Amino acid sequence: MKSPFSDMITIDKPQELLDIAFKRGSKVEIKFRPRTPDIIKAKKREMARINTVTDNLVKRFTKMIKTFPTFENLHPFYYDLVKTLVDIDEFRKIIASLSSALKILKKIHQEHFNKIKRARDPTVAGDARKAFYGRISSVINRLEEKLDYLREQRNILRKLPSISPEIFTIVVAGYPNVGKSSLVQAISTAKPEISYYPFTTRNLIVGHRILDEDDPIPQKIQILDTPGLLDRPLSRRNNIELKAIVALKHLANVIVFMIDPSETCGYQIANQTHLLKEIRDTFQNIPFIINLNKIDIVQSEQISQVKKEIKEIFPEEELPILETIAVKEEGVEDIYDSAMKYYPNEL
Ligand SMILES: Nc1nc2c(ncn2[C@@H]2O[C@H](COP(=O)(O)OP(=O)(O)O)[C@@H](O)[C@H]2O)c(=O)[nH]1
Ligand SMILES: [Mg+2]
Repeated sequence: MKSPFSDMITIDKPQELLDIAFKRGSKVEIKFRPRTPDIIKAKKREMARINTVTDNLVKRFTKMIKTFPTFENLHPFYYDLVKTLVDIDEFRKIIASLSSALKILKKIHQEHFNKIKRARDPTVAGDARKAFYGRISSVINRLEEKLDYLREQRNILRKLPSISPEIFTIVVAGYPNVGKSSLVQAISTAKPEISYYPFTTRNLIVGHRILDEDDPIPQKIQILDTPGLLDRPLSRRNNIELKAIVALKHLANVIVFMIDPSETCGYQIANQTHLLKEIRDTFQNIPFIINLNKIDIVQSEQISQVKKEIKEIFPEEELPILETIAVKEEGVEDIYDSAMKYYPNEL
Protein backbone atom coordinates (compact mmCIF):
# COMPACT_ATOMS: atom_id res chain seq x y z
CA MET A 1 0.00 0.00 0.00
CA LYS A 2 1.40 3.35 -1.04
CA SER A 3 0.44 6.95 -0.82
CA PRO A 4 0.16 8.74 -4.20
CA PHE A 5 3.23 10.73 -3.17
CA SER A 6 5.62 8.06 -1.97
CA ASP A 7 7.56 7.77 -5.25
CA MET A 8 8.11 11.44 -5.96
CA ILE A 9 11.45 12.24 -7.58
CA THR A 10 13.84 14.76 -6.04
CA ILE A 11 13.66 18.40 -7.03
CA ASP A 12 17.16 19.55 -7.97
CA LYS A 13 18.74 22.92 -7.45
CA PRO A 14 19.36 24.99 -10.61
CA GLN A 15 23.11 24.52 -10.40
CA GLU A 16 22.74 20.74 -10.12
CA LEU A 17 20.43 20.68 -13.13
CA LEU A 18 22.81 22.78 -15.19
CA ASP A 19 25.93 20.89 -14.12
CA ILE A 20 24.45 17.57 -15.18
CA ALA A 21 23.14 18.93 -18.47
CA PHE A 22 26.42 20.66 -19.41
CA LYS A 23 28.40 17.59 -18.47
CA ARG A 24 26.27 15.51 -20.83
CA GLY A 25 26.83 18.16 -23.48
CA SER A 26 30.60 18.06 -23.08
CA LYS A 27 30.67 14.29 -23.48
CA VAL A 28 28.98 14.27 -26.86
CA GLU A 29 31.12 12.48 -29.38
CA ILE A 30 30.58 12.45 -33.10
CA LYS A 31 32.44 10.38 -35.64
CA PHE A 32 33.45 12.21 -38.80
CA ARG A 33 34.51 10.82 -42.12
CA PRO A 34 38.15 11.49 -43.04
CA ARG A 35 38.80 14.88 -44.57
CA THR A 36 35.60 16.42 -43.13
CA PRO A 37 36.18 20.20 -43.14
CA ASP A 38 36.78 21.82 -39.73
CA ILE A 39 33.80 24.15 -40.06
CA ILE A 40 31.42 21.20 -40.61
CA LYS A 41 32.93 19.36 -37.64
CA ALA A 42 32.60 22.40 -35.41
CA LYS A 43 29.00 23.07 -36.39
CA LYS A 44 27.92 19.45 -35.96
CA ARG A 45 29.66 19.22 -32.61
CA GLU A 46 28.11 22.42 -31.25
CA MET A 47 24.66 21.50 -32.51
CA ALA A 48 24.88 18.08 -30.90
CA ARG A 49 25.96 19.70 -27.63
CA ILE A 50 23.11 22.14 -27.40
CA ASN A 51 20.65 19.41 -28.43
CA THR A 52 21.93 17.15 -25.68
CA VAL A 53 21.81 19.90 -23.06
CA THR A 54 18.27 20.91 -24.06
CA ASP A 55 17.02 17.31 -24.15
CA ASN A 56 18.44 16.63 -20.74
CA LEU A 57 16.87 19.70 -19.16
CA VAL A 58 13.50 19.18 -20.85
CA LYS A 59 13.37 15.57 -19.65
CA ARG A 60 14.37 16.48 -16.12
CA PHE A 61 11.86 19.32 -15.87
CA THR A 62 9.07 17.23 -17.32
CA LYS A 63 9.77 14.54 -14.74
CA MET A 64 9.77 17.08 -11.91
CA ILE A 65 6.45 18.52 -13.06
CA LYS A 66 4.89 15.08 -13.48
CA THR A 67 6.03 13.87 -10.09
CA PHE A 68 3.32 16.02 -8.53
CA PRO A 69 -0.02 14.30 -9.04
CA THR A 70 -2.88 16.29 -10.49
CA PHE A 71 -4.66 17.27 -7.33
CA GLU A 72 -8.12 16.99 -8.88
CA ASN A 73 -7.55 13.32 -9.55
CA LEU A 74 -6.64 12.48 -5.98
CA HIS A 75 -8.96 10.46 -3.80
CA PRO A 76 -10.98 12.91 -1.61
CA PHE A 77 -9.17 11.63 1.47
CA TYR A 78 -5.78 12.63 0.09
CA TYR A 79 -7.17 15.78 -1.52
CA ASP A 80 -8.49 17.03 1.84
CA LEU A 81 -5.24 16.20 3.57
CA VAL A 82 -3.17 17.90 0.88
CA LYS A 83 -5.32 21.02 1.20
CA THR A 84 -4.39 21.27 4.87
CA LEU A 85 -0.70 21.14 3.99
CA VAL A 86 -0.22 22.84 0.65
CA ASP A 87 -1.45 26.06 -0.92
CA ILE A 88 -2.82 24.46 -4.07
CA ASP A 89 -3.20 27.75 -5.98
CA GLU A 90 0.37 28.80 -5.27
CA PHE A 91 1.44 25.36 -6.27
CA ARG A 92 -0.34 25.54 -9.62
CA LYS A 93 1.27 28.90 -10.38
CA ILE A 94 4.70 27.48 -9.76
CA ILE A 95 4.10 24.43 -11.91
CA ALA A 96 2.84 26.77 -14.65
CA SER A 97 6.00 28.87 -14.43
CA LEU A 98 8.13 25.76 -14.81
CA SER A 99 6.17 24.90 -17.93
CA SER A 100 6.73 28.36 -19.36
CA ALA A 101 10.45 28.19 -18.51
CA LEU A 102 10.53 25.03 -20.62
CA LYS A 103 9.01 26.86 -23.56
CA ILE A 104 11.57 29.66 -23.23
CA LEU A 105 14.33 27.09 -23.07
CA LYS A 106 13.16 25.51 -26.32
CA LYS A 107 12.95 28.91 -27.99
CA ILE A 108 16.48 29.88 -26.93
CA HIS A 109 17.64 26.51 -28.20
CA GLN A 110 16.07 27.12 -31.59
CA GLU A 111 17.67 30.58 -31.93
CA HIS A 112 21.15 29.35 -31.15
CA PHE A 113 20.75 26.23 -33.22
CA ASN A 114 20.04 28.47 -36.21
CA LYS A 115 23.06 30.66 -35.42
CA ILE A 116 25.33 27.65 -35.34
CA LYS A 117 23.82 26.42 -38.60
CA ARG A 118 24.57 29.72 -40.29
CA ALA A 119 28.14 30.03 -38.91
CA ARG A 120 30.96 30.20 -41.45
CA ASP A 121 33.71 30.02 -38.92
CA PRO A 122 34.30 27.44 -36.10
CA THR A 123 34.77 30.26 -33.56
CA VAL A 124 31.36 31.70 -34.37
CA ALA A 125 29.77 28.26 -33.84
CA GLY A 126 31.58 27.86 -30.52
CA ASP A 127 30.56 31.34 -29.39
CA ALA A 128 26.90 30.63 -30.24
CA ARG A 129 27.00 27.51 -28.09
CA LYS A 130 28.59 29.43 -25.20
CA ALA A 131 25.98 32.17 -25.51
CA PHE A 132 23.30 29.48 -25.40
CA TYR A 133 24.77 28.07 -22.17
CA GLY A 134 24.78 31.54 -20.64
CA ARG A 135 21.20 32.32 -21.52
CA ILE A 136 19.71 29.06 -20.32
CA SER A 137 21.76 29.31 -17.14
CA SER A 138 20.05 32.55 -16.33
CA VAL A 139 16.59 31.15 -17.20
CA ILE A 140 17.14 28.17 -14.91
CA ASN A 141 18.84 30.12 -12.13
CA ARG A 142 15.84 32.42 -11.95
CA LEU A 143 13.75 29.39 -10.95
CA GLU A 144 15.73 28.84 -7.77
CA GLU A 145 13.06 29.99 -5.30
CA LYS A 146 10.35 28.11 -7.12
CA LEU A 147 12.33 24.91 -7.12
CA ASP A 148 13.08 25.40 -3.42
CA TYR A 149 9.36 25.72 -2.77
CA LEU A 150 8.57 22.57 -4.73
CA ARG A 151 11.28 20.67 -2.88
CA GLU A 152 9.72 21.65 0.44
CA GLN A 153 6.26 20.63 -0.77
CA ARG A 154 7.58 17.31 -1.96
CA ASN A 155 9.13 16.61 1.42
CA ILE A 156 5.83 17.37 3.12
CA LEU A 157 3.70 15.35 0.71
CA ARG A 158 6.00 12.36 0.75
CA LYS A 159 5.24 11.83 4.43
CA LEU A 160 1.52 11.41 3.91
CA PRO A 161 0.28 8.10 5.26
CA SER A 162 0.23 5.03 3.09
CA ILE A 163 -3.40 4.11 3.16
CA SER A 164 -5.63 2.54 0.53
CA PRO A 165 -8.58 4.90 0.44
CA GLU A 166 -10.51 2.47 -1.75
CA ILE A 167 -10.63 -0.50 0.58
CA PHE A 168 -13.13 -1.10 3.38
CA THR A 169 -11.89 0.60 6.54
CA ILE A 170 -12.78 0.29 10.19
CA VAL A 171 -11.61 3.29 12.21
CA VAL A 172 -11.15 2.81 15.94
CA ALA A 173 -11.65 5.88 18.12
CA GLY A 174 -11.66 6.57 21.86
CA TYR A 175 -9.55 8.08 24.62
CA PRO A 176 -5.94 6.93 25.17
CA ASN A 177 -5.46 3.63 27.03
CA VAL A 178 -9.00 2.39 26.53
CA GLY A 179 -7.67 -0.56 24.52
CA LYS A 180 -7.71 0.61 20.88
CA SER A 181 -4.32 -0.84 19.96
CA SER A 182 -5.22 -4.12 21.63
CA LEU A 183 -8.40 -4.32 19.55
CA VAL A 184 -6.70 -3.43 16.25
CA GLN A 185 -4.05 -6.05 16.91
CA ALA A 186 -6.64 -8.66 17.85
CA ILE A 187 -8.67 -8.10 14.69
CA SER A 188 -5.77 -7.81 12.24
CA THR A 189 -4.35 -10.80 10.39
CA ALA A 190 -0.96 -9.22 9.83
CA LYS A 191 1.20 -7.06 12.05
CA PRO A 192 -0.14 -3.48 11.88
CA GLU A 193 1.93 -0.98 9.92
CA ILE A 194 2.94 2.41 11.21
CA SER A 195 2.31 5.57 9.22
CA TYR A 196 2.78 9.28 9.77
CA TYR A 197 -0.34 11.46 9.84
CA PRO A 198 -0.19 15.26 9.57
CA PHE A 199 -0.84 17.30 12.71
CA THR A 200 -0.33 14.51 15.19
CA THR A 201 2.85 13.62 17.00
CA ARG A 202 1.70 10.01 17.25
CA ASN A 203 1.75 7.49 14.46
CA LEU A 204 -1.25 6.12 12.69
CA ILE A 205 -1.48 2.35 13.02
CA VAL A 206 -2.86 0.47 10.06
CA GLY A 207 -3.90 -3.14 10.58
CA HIS A 208 -5.06 -5.42 7.79
CA ARG A 209 -7.25 -8.43 7.66
CA ILE A 210 -7.68 -10.84 4.80
CA LEU A 211 -11.33 -11.80 4.57
CA ASP A 212 -10.87 -15.29 3.23
CA GLU A 213 -7.38 -16.79 2.99
CA ASP A 214 -8.61 -19.42 0.50
CA ASP A 215 -9.98 -16.86 -1.91
CA PRO A 216 -7.91 -16.90 -5.16
CA ILE A 217 -7.99 -13.09 -5.09
CA PRO A 218 -7.96 -12.40 -1.33
CA GLN A 219 -9.93 -9.34 -0.28
CA LYS A 220 -8.43 -7.13 2.40
CA ILE A 221 -9.87 -4.63 4.77
CA GLN A 222 -7.97 -2.19 6.94
CA ILE A 223 -8.36 -1.25 10.56
CA LEU A 224 -7.03 2.10 11.69
CA ASP A 225 -5.92 3.01 15.16
CA THR A 226 -5.89 6.77 15.40
CA PRO A 227 -3.82 7.92 18.38
CA GLY A 228 -3.63 11.68 18.56
CA LEU A 229 -6.61 12.07 16.22
CA LEU A 230 -9.86 10.69 17.53
CA ASP A 231 -8.76 10.38 21.15
CA ARG A 232 -9.49 13.76 22.65
CA PRO A 233 -12.11 16.49 22.37
CA LEU A 234 -12.40 17.91 18.87
CA SER A 235 -13.53 21.21 20.32
CA ARG A 236 -9.97 21.81 21.48
CA ARG A 237 -8.49 21.37 18.04
CA ASN A 238 -7.49 24.20 15.77
CA ASN A 239 -9.04 24.52 12.34
CA ILE A 240 -6.28 22.85 10.40
CA GLU A 241 -6.03 19.91 12.79
CA LEU A 242 -9.76 19.51 12.53
CA LYS A 243 -9.64 19.40 8.74
CA ALA A 244 -7.00 16.69 8.87
CA ILE A 245 -9.21 14.73 11.24
CA VAL A 246 -12.36 15.23 9.23
CA ALA A 247 -10.51 13.91 6.15
CA LEU A 248 -10.94 10.53 7.84
CA LYS A 249 -14.59 10.62 6.84
CA HIS A 250 -13.54 9.74 3.28
CA LEU A 251 -11.82 6.69 4.64
CA ALA A 252 -14.00 5.28 7.40
CA ASN A 253 -16.70 2.78 6.44
CA VAL A 254 -17.43 2.07 10.10
CA ILE A 255 -16.28 3.75 13.29
CA VAL A 256 -15.77 1.67 16.41
CA PHE A 257 -15.84 3.96 19.42
CA MET A 258 -14.20 2.37 22.41
CA ILE A 259 -15.09 3.19 25.98
CA ASP A 260 -13.31 1.97 29.09
CA PRO A 261 -16.03 1.74 31.77
CA SER A 262 -13.37 0.82 34.36
CA GLU A 263 -11.88 4.29 33.98
CA THR A 264 -8.43 2.70 34.48
CA CYS A 265 -7.49 4.51 31.27
CA GLY A 266 -7.47 7.65 33.37
CA TYR A 267 -10.55 9.28 31.83
CA GLN A 268 -13.95 9.49 33.44
CA ILE A 269 -16.94 7.95 31.75
CA ALA A 270 -18.55 11.38 31.40
CA ASN A 271 -15.56 12.59 29.40
CA GLN A 272 -15.54 9.48 27.28
CA THR A 273 -19.23 9.72 26.42
CA HIS A 274 -18.76 13.39 25.66
CA LEU A 275 -16.08 12.53 23.10
CA LEU A 276 -18.36 9.82 21.77
CA LYS A 277 -21.06 12.41 21.15
CA GLU A 278 -18.63 14.79 19.45
CA ILE A 279 -17.30 12.13 17.14
CA ARG A 280 -20.77 10.84 16.36
CA ASP A 281 -21.79 14.38 15.39
CA THR A 282 -18.68 14.91 13.29
CA PHE A 283 -19.02 11.67 11.33
CA GLN A 284 -22.77 11.62 11.03
CA ASN A 285 -23.24 9.46 7.99
CA ILE A 286 -20.83 6.76 8.99
CA PRO A 287 -22.07 3.61 10.73
CA PHE A 288 -21.10 3.54 14.38
CA ILE A 289 -20.42 0.75 16.82
CA ILE A 290 -19.86 1.38 20.50
CA ASN A 291 -17.46 -0.93 22.26
CA LEU A 292 -17.30 -1.26 26.04
CA ASN A 293 -13.89 -2.72 26.75
CA LYS A 294 -12.18 -4.09 29.89
CA ILE A 295 -15.38 -5.74 31.10
CA ASP A 296 -13.18 -8.19 33.03
CA ILE A 297 -12.51 -5.50 35.60
CA VAL A 298 -15.91 -3.81 35.78
CA GLN A 299 -19.02 -4.76 37.76
CA SER A 300 -22.01 -5.61 35.62
CA GLU A 301 -24.08 -2.84 37.28
CA GLN A 302 -21.49 -0.35 36.07
CA ILE A 303 -21.77 -1.69 32.53
CA SER A 304 -25.57 -1.37 32.59
CA GLN A 305 -25.22 2.15 33.91
CA VAL A 306 -22.88 3.19 31.08
CA LYS A 307 -25.22 1.63 28.52
CA LYS A 308 -28.11 3.58 29.98
CA GLU A 309 -26.14 6.83 29.77
CA ILE A 310 -25.24 6.17 26.16
CA LYS A 311 -28.88 5.51 25.27
CA GLU A 312 -29.81 8.81 26.87
CA ILE A 313 -27.24 10.64 24.76
CA PHE A 314 -28.68 9.15 21.58
CA PRO A 315 -32.43 9.06 22.12
CA GLU A 316 -33.01 9.09 18.35
CA GLU A 317 -30.81 6.23 17.28
CA GLU A 318 -30.10 2.76 18.56
CA LEU A 319 -26.35 2.31 18.24
CA PRO A 320 -25.01 -1.20 18.75
CA ILE A 321 -23.11 -1.55 22.03
CA LEU A 322 -20.76 -4.53 22.27
CA GLU A 323 -18.61 -5.69 25.16
CA THR A 324 -15.03 -6.94 24.94
CA ILE A 325 -11.93 -7.92 26.82
CA ALA A 326 -9.55 -6.82 24.09
CA VAL A 327 -6.36 -8.07 25.78
CA LYS A 328 -7.83 -11.56 25.97
CA GLU A 329 -9.29 -11.22 22.48
CA GLU A 330 -12.73 -11.88 23.95
CA GLY A 331 -15.64 -10.42 22.03
CA VAL A 332 -13.39 -8.93 19.35
CA GLU A 333 -14.76 -11.18 16.62
CA ASP A 334 -18.23 -9.84 17.40
CA ILE A 335 -16.91 -6.34 16.83
CA TYR A 336 -15.43 -7.48 13.53
CA ASP A 337 -18.62 -9.27 12.45
CA SER A 338 -20.71 -6.32 13.43
CA ALA A 339 -18.48 -3.95 11.40
CA MET A 340 -18.53 -6.32 8.44
CA LYS A 341 -22.30 -6.01 8.21
CA TYR A 342 -21.51 -2.78 6.37
CA TYR A 343 -19.11 -4.46 3.97
CA PRO A 344 -20.56 -4.11 0.48
CA ASN A 345 -21.68 -7.55 -0.64
CA GLU A 346 -20.53 -8.70 -4.02
CA LEU A 347 -23.11 -9.70 -6.59
N1 LIG B 1 -8.09 -5.53 32.07
C1 LIG B 1 -8.04 -5.18 30.79
N2 LIG B 1 -7.04 -4.41 30.35
C2 LIG B 1 -7.03 -4.08 29.04
C3 LIG B 1 -8.02 -4.51 28.14
N3 LIG B 1 -7.75 -4.02 26.93
C4 LIG B 1 -6.63 -3.30 27.06
N4 LIG B 1 -6.19 -3.33 28.31
C5 LIG B 1 -4.99 -2.69 28.85
O1 LIG B 1 -5.18 -1.29 28.78
C6 LIG B 1 -3.96 -0.63 28.48
C7 LIG B 1 -4.12 0.23 27.25
O2 LIG B 1 -4.38 -0.60 26.12
P1 LIG B 1 -4.05 -0.11 24.63
O3 LIG B 1 -4.57 -1.17 23.72
O4 LIG B 1 -2.64 0.25 24.52
O5 LIG B 1 -4.95 1.18 24.60
P2 LIG B 1 -4.94 2.42 23.54
O6 LIG B 1 -4.11 3.49 24.16
O7 LIG B 1 -6.36 2.84 23.45
O8 LIG B 1 -4.39 1.92 22.25
C8 LIG B 1 -2.92 -1.72 28.30
O9 LIG B 1 -2.21 -1.85 29.47
C9 LIG B 1 -3.76 -2.96 28.02
O10 LIG B 1 -3.11 -4.11 28.46
C10 LIG B 1 -9.08 -5.33 28.67
O11 LIG B 1 -9.99 -5.75 27.97
N5 LIG B 1 -9.03 -5.62 29.99
MG1 LIG C 1 -2.68 2.69 21.30
